[in-house]
Amino acid sequence: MLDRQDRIEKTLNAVLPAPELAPTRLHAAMRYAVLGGGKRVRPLLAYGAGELSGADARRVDRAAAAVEMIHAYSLVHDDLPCMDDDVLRRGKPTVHLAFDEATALLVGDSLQSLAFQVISEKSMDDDAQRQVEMIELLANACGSRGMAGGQAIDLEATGKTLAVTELEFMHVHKTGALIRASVVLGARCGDALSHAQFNELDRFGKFIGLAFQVVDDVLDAQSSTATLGKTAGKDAKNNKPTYVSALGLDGARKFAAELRDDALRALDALPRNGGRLRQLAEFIVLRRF
Ligand code: GRG
Repeated sequence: MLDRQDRIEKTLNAVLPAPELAPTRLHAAMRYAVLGGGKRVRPLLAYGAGELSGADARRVDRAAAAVEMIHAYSLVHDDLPCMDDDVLRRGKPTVHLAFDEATALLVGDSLQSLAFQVISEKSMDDDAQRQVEMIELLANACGSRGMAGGQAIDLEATGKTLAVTELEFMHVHKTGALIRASVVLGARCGDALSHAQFNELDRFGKFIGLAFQVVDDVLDAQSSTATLGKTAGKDAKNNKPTYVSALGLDGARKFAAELRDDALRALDALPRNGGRLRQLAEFIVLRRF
């Protein structure tokens, strides 16, 4: 994990515009938003899947950087006063406080564009058709039928009670779609998997993406701001429907473990029983931050 976290940090550092490049304030804010923080779960998943499909790690670097920049953009926008209005992210003041609101908006916009630029570059793939499919996959995962759509549902759901199926629909899109895409994009960087194995990997991504959000709900309810590096207890304070409000703390923990088991079963068909993805599934469910 440490090796891969170091690798993605270096890749992100290299693909982000240098801070002395104009417009310097925007570039400094983009680097502030992305570098030196976060667990890098999505890149780790991409690397884990890439190892299974025999991918060249330099290709996976680009896929991993793209998903992490999309993720960082979503956090910056989510923290804005017009959305979750938060002051702390990854243990630091949120981008709109460290810089200003307009800059935070542009940071998100620019990170999203840069993500697509990074996976569109020629060095990413020698198979143009496959590369276009990867770009399409990422676009679907973060657009209105993916992450942004899930966020829209989340904003509408504030103050409402949702049935577990509605909650699942929201989170499969808001959080799950990008996590699933991280797994699939990592795998698409190589070609050693059969069609059936690839489908199982996709199922793994779906289950572990939802498990990630269930655990996020549990941590928000039971952990501290200092441990999380972001404001804890916000869901209850903002009257948001969560897996904890729907199932209770124990019920949510149990559900996360079930999803982890489903995810692990999907890995049975893969080389080395899923290798590092097995460990990552455990990490996602057992993490404390
Ligand atoms: C603004 C288009 C748009 C979308 C926002 C994903 C999202 C949608 C908002 C993030 C808000 C949030 C706290 C969602 C819960 C799950 C989540 C994505 C948590 C943060 O991800 P981690 O734990 O964060 O991977 P680090 O900092 O470790 O990268």
